[in-house]
Formats: sequence, C-alpha cells, structure tokens
Amino acid sequence: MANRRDFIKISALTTGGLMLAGLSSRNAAVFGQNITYKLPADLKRTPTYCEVCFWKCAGWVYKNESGEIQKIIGNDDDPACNGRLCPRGTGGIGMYYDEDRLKEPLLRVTDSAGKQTFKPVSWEEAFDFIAQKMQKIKAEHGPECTALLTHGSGGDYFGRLLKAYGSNNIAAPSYAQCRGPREVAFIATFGEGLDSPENTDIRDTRCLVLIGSHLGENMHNGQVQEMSDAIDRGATIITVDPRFSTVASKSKFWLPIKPSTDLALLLTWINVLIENGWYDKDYVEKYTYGFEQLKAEVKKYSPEWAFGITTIAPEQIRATAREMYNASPAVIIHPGRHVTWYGDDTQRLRAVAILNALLGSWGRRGGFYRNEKKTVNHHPMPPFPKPTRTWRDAMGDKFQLADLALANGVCDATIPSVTLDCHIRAWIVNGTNLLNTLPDQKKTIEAIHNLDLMVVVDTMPMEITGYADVVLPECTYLERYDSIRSLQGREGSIALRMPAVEPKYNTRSAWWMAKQLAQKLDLKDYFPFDSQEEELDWEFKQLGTSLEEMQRIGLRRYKREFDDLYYAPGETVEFMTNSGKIELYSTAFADQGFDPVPRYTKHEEPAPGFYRLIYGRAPMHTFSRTANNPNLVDLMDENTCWINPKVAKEWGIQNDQYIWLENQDGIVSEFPIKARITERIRFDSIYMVHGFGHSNKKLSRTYGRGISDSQLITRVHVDPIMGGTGMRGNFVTFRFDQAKKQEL
Ligand code: MGD
Ligand code: SF4
Repeated sequence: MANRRDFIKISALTTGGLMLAGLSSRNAAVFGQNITYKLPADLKRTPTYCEVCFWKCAGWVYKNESGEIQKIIGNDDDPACNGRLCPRGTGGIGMYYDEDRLKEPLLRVTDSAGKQTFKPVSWEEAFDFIAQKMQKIKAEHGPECTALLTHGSGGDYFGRLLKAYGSNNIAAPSYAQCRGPREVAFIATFGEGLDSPENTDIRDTRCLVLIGSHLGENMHNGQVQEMSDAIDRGATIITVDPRFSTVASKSKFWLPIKPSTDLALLLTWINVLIENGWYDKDYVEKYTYGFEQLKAEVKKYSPEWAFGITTIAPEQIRATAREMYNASPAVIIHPGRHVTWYGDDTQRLRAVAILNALLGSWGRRGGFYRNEKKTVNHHPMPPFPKPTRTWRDAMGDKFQLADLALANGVCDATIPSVTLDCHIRAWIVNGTNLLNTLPDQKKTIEAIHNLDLMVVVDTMPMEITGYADVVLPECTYLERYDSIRSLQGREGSIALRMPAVEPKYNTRSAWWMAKQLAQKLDLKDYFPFDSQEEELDWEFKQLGTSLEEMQRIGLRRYKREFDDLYYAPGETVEFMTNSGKIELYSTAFADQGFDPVPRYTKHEEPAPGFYRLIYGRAPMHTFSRTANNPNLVDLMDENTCWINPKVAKEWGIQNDQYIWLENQDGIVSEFPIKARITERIRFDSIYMVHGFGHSNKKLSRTYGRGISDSQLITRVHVDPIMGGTGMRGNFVTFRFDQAKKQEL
C-alpha cells in the first residue's frame, strides 16, 4: 500500500544531461600530488572555496576560452590548505559535470491512478506552493512548527529566512551526529568549544595522540598537512584504534583497543599521570579547579584493571602515558570530530579534555593555540521575531547542556506525542541526506510521514529528495556566490566563493531561493539587497575590502588582533566556566546531576557470531555526497567490509566475495558488500567506509554499490548529557543471500 509520502525516484522527467566530453579521465590525471603540470596561459581563473567537505579550503577555478571548467587548485595563501587541495577538492569539478544532477524544480503530485510522481514546475509555482503551505502552518500552528535541517553554505540564507518567519528550529547533523559531545565536554572543561577548524597546534607538537581519529583517511586538509610535517620532524604519534589505520602505520605506538572501552584507557592514563606526578603541577595549580576530586575518583583505574577491559597491556599504558608527559606541554590528545559512538561520548571527551589540562597543553605551543576569527557584519535588518517554542519543548528538561539544536531532536519533535501539543509539521532540508545521516532510518521516515510539507534543496537526486513534496535544485558551488568564508585559526582569514560558470540546467543559488521565498512570505526586509553581489560588497567593505578586490585576490588574511597565540608564562587567564578555572571537576555537570568527573561505563558486547559495526572515512569521499561524483568514483567506487582472517576462516568467506550483513535487529543490508580480509581489523569488529549503498536508482554510478552503514544502525545510544546519537553499539553477522528483506 502506498504511504502518505512514497519515495519517488526522480526519473526520466529530467532529461538533457550534457556530455562529459571525457572530463573524468582528463581530471583524473591531475589528482596525484606528485604529478607536475603547467597550466596553459590562456586559462582564466576565479576564486572559490571548496564545498566538498567542511574544511572550506580556498582555491582557484580555471576554465578555458570556451568557458569549460578545467581544474581547481588550492590558494597558496590559504591557511586551511596552503595551496594544496585534497583528492576530493580537486575532484569537486565532478559535481558540476555530473549528468545525474537535479535539473529543475519538482512538485509531488498524485496521478489519477493514485500513483505519486514528481512533476517539473516553474520556480514561481514551487515557491507559491511552499509559501502557501508555510503561511497556513504559521496561521494554524505557529511558525515554530517549521524546522530547517541543514548542512552546507545555503544554510546561512535559509536560516535567515526561517528566523525571520519566526522559528529557531535550525539543526545540522554536524552537531548531534558528529562533534556535539566534544563541544559540550570542552565547554564544560575550558569554557569554550573547538568548532572548526580545531585549534590543535599540530605543526609544533611533539606528541599527537589519536583516539578513534583516523587523520589522513579523514582528510581534514591543513590538519593532515601539519601532521605529516610533525611526523617528518620526529613527533611521536600514538594511535588508539581497533583498526590498523593508515596513521597507525606511521605511529610509534598502535594500541588496538577493544572497541567501546576507550573511556577506561583515558581514565587510566589520567590516574597514571597523577600517581607518577607526570603532570604540569604549576599549570594545574594556577589554572584548574577540582584536582583533588579528580585524583580521588580515578584512583581505582589501574593499568592492570584497564588491561582486562581494553586488552591493552599495562606496560603499554604506562609507556604511552610517560611519552605524553615527556612531550608536554607540546602534546595533543586529539579531540576527534565524529565522536558520537556509545552514548557516553560527552564523558569520554571530558576525559580527553582533562588529560590535555593535566599535561598543560591548552593554550601552549604544540598543544592548543588561541583562535582568532574575523566577524562578518550583516546589513541592518528588522529584529527577528522571538519564537515561543523550540524543539527543546519536546524534550522536557533533557539535554540542557546542548549548545546547538539536535537534528534528531527535530526528528523526535516531528512525531506527534501525547506530551506535546505542537509538533513540527514542516521541514526545509538543505544539503543533508538525512536518510543516510541520521541513525534509525525507520524513525526518520516516520517523522517524514507526519509532515505537512517537506522541501528539499539539493544538487543531486539523493535518498532524501525522494521523500520531498518540493525539490529545489541548487546549482553547485562552482556556479554560485555564497556567504563570506570567515575561518578561525592562528589568524583570521576571509575568502570569496563566486561563480566560475553560469548555472547549468534550471538550477539556482540558495541566496536567490531564500530571497524569492522571503518575498512570497512578506519578509523581504530581511533580504534588503537586489543582488547577492551587492550584499557581499557591503559586507566586504565592513572588513576593509570590496567584492571587486576579493574577486581578484580570493582570500585575505588579517594580523592577530587580540591575545598572543599562546599563554605567556604566569599569565592570568579567565576561563568561561562557573569557577573561572579549567574544570577538572565540572560544576556545570554536577548542577545537572551528571558525573562531575567521568566514570567508566560498560557497554554491551556482541552476541556469539556477531561483530561490532564500525565505520569511517576514505580520503576520496565525503559522507554520502560524493559517491556518484564521476571523478571520485574513478578513485573508489564502492566500500568494502574489513574482516579479520580468523573470522573469515570460521565463516568460509573469501577475499572479494560479496556478502550481505544482518544486524542485531534482523535488518539485512539492501545490497551486498565485498569482503576485504585483513589482519588490520580486530576479530570482534568489522569496518566499512560510510556513505555508500545508495538506493536511489538515479545515482547511476553508485546505485547499489556497497552497503549503507546507516541502514544497519537501528540501535541508537543517546547521550544523556547533550542528546548526541551514539551509533557504534550495533552488531552484524554475515549472510550469503538476502532472503530476509528489510521493511521500512
Ligand atoms: P551527506 O550524506 O554527504 O552528509 O551528513 P550530511 O551532510 O547529510 O549529504 C549531503 C547532501 O548534501 C547530499 O544530499 C548532497 O547531494 C547535498 N549537497 C552537496 N552539495 C550541495 C550544495 O552545494 N547544495 C545543496 N543544497 N546540497 C548539496 C553528514 C553527517 O553525517 C556528519 S557531519 C557526520 S560526522 C556523521 N557521519 C556519519 C557516519 O560516519 N556514519 C553514519 N552512519 N552516519 C553519519 N552521520 C553523520
Ligand atoms: Fe575540499 Fe578537501 Fe579542503 Fe575538504 S579538505 S574543503 S574536500 S579540498
């Protein structure tokens, strides 16, 4: 039976894809960093910053006389990339040339036989439909019943629109599905979060500890470059990972920890540092609060105790603790980025923050520097109306310490409940493929079925677009202006993205869409400029430059304005915590009834015949957004399932054999995955790269290639402190056919 909102495959409606004219192979030739090339003199260049991931490297787009984009290279002045883009950034060109792109606005209609399809419509029709629905929802239920789920540049403009309309329900998956626990933990400890890019002083570090953080495969450009330089200079790398990651192979110590037990190791390291006096006593004395409580609380975590839990030998634990102390304060226990694993993630990241504090690395060379960032001022506009409700009202008094909205919270607040008189009824989804991004797909789909309106703004026909009422095709980042990139770092910098070419097909920028919608919703005062160029020019002028100048230079750096990069010896520092100190004992957590000092919690283990599902990144792909990119498919066209040889032997699995996976709740993967039998993964886990297993047939290169880890993540361990969705508590077994199909 048809659901209220059937998944529609955007299909033959969108015709007329341009020929790629051999571009894929032409660009593949310049991916390798070691290939030297000379740009022909007749190429014209325009500035941009990359949108393939959120590192936002600044670069130049080169095109030939016929106006065809030939190449993207990094901007030498950019501190985020130092002139070198990663493979994905170079391959960003494939987003523009991908003939599977969305090509025109689409509206969900039901035909006379009751079948739901997408009908191509004009922009005017699409906006009229959306505005009418939004006005109705506002009048009948209040503007707060509309939410924006967003990841990417257009969020700035749709966010402005939503706030002007009267709702503050704006959430990005980069918080509660990614770095949220780490932000909350660092705010509780140091009074400030890390944000992006992190203020890790890897360039000057003497010891870098990576816990479940696979830098290098996880391609955060500038950070990877700094790590590579640090390794060349002889810095010690300590990698804690159940998998022998690429960086593990560059490490002095690889600790193949039993997954889910990292907190035990961290607490034991804290204890070993304190017991042996291997910590910065002056720093702890001057800057921290709660040392004695910490010391008493961690006393029970001996290396011998930790061995039984983590499988890491006591002498390895002591040796690595000593190594960190020897390097201190030029040591970084890296906070990681995607840290929503087991539900006790905020406490695990608190332990990371505490370790850094004991070693005196916060505010010190080779540890964490003090960030600076230029503020971009916007043209004055009327104040936003004050919303009377938010997604938080659906949560009771839970997650008070979350400093940003939760995408999963918005999802929960969309499902009507007896405790909530107003649930969310409309979503604008911009640049996030929620079906592959939020865990528990069944719940996401249930929320979608409860919506009166779902608008999806995307460049590609992804899984989420199939559930939309209206699809708005955005042009790619190579065809549009976007908001000013103001990056934090050792110094502030700003960068311009401008169109290198006209938008292909009938696609438009987010700025244009938000402005048109604002007009239809009687909110035009919030978009006071006639063109995006005028708006940007006004903003650049507040920063001492102009659009015209930025079109020539692309990027501008500013000298540090405020504090020094590092704390001066004996400097008095006021931390933005309740005590004004670095809190080893968190008063904010105590106030909310959470452990003020982290405590080890045990997690469920796989049943016999099951293996923990762990996942990560590949340097040539970003989440699910690049899986169909023609250039990047050339580099990696499917994910594989890493299996320990001992396990493969038990099951009779051969290398390269295709198998299906079934999780603890009986969900079987939609597609098979190729087995990769390797000693590089522990026997109790399997590993895959996130972002594959696409089920939308219109993604012609990637449909059915590999497995979607998200599909198998049905058990979610919600962090009680900030509401993040722990996703690594799922277990899978092997199937050799797909007899049992998943039902959603
Ligand atoms: P993607 O799956 O890449 O990641 O979550 P998402 O940002 O949702 O989806 C991006 C969407 O943006 C795609 O539909 C793409 O076509 C679209 N898009 C690309 N460029 C543009 C553009 O210029 N304009 C518009 N409008 N759309 C564009 C990422 C999130 O996922 C994060 S940050 C993390 S760390 C988590 N990682 C993760 C994981 O590793 N495993 C699992 N299972 N889930 C995860 N969820 C989280
Ligand atoms: Fe683009 Fe790579 Fe930089 Fe990310 S790290 S912004 S994908 S070049």
